[in-house]
Amino acid sequence: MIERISQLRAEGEAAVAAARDSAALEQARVRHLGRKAELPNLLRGVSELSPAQRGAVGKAANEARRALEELIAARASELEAAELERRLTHDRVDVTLPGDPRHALGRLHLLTATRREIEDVFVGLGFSVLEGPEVETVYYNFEALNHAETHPARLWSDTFYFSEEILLRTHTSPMQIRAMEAGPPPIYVIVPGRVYRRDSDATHTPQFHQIEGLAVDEEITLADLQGTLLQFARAIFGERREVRLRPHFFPFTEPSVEVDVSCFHCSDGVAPTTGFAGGARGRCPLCKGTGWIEILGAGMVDPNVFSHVREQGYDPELVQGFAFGMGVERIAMLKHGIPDLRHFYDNDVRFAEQFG
Ligand code: 2NL
Repeated sequence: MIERISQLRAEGEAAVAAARDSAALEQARVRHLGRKAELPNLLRGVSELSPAQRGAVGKAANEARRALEELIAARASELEAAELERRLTHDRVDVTLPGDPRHALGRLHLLTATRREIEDVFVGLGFSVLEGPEVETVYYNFEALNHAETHPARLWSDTFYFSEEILLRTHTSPMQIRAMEAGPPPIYVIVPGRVYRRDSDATHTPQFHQIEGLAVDEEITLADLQGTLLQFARAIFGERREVRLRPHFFPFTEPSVEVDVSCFHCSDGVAPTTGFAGGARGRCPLCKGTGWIEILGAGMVDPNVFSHVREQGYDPELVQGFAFGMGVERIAMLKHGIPDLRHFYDNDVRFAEQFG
């Protein structure tokens, strides 16, 4: 019996050594240690042996089983490690491959893309980007910006009021007052964001986007404004552009100007045969034959505006500033030849996917 046990153990050891993979090893385990295998059966029959045989046979059979179990466990971890290693080297996954099926990538909305493009130009010129609250006070939205009590924009019919004192900002200028309150000159900031006016027709939406700029320092002149806006116009509309300033009026600047960029569709107001309107050579539809396109409003900060932040270091006798404001929708429409403001807000993917 002891001899048979040695034989079974030797057979088991040989089978384990011969197993080339986990599946073969499992087969060997079932054959040599499974429920129907001879060695475990022999162990189960030990109690029926004579007391004289029982001790020696039981001991030998137990040792044989334990030895085989340990051998199998050791071999199993060897084989599993080797198999894992093989999978890792052979089943390499390229995580940079596109998904399958490919997912359509999202895009930036044209207004977001345009806003960022404009921001990049001014950041390149040394301006910081600031955002501010859309719910504002009459003080920041009108009073500190030198809007007379009688200014039409202050009417209930033109502006969204929550109360006598609280409103939806009608421009991003209030944040520029807040920026001056927050720290002394020099200051070079642009403020992008949503603004609100009670206006809704083919060319006006009650909510739209502005970017305003403010530069306050010693010895700032209108020439600095013109140079800054020339760089802006060339970055957005092309290197060959020029700008022109025309006198205008804004409550918070003196003098105030409207700024035109030279037409980027025609030369001297004469339209080429293809492009925006197509057809025959004639009056340019973009600049209406004038050679110039209005892009924004600007001016030198009115001393009355500085008087509200004089205590923060903005003495109108010592500092000057220029400011400008533009509509993001208008810039995007001009640059991309978009015929209708409402395309921005219809969210038709056939429009949206052409940009961004
Ligand atoms: C336009 C014109 C403009 C300003 C905005 C401004 C701000 C401060 C002081 C003085 Cl804090 N001015 N902003 C100045 C001139 C024009 O916007 O047509 N915007 C769409």
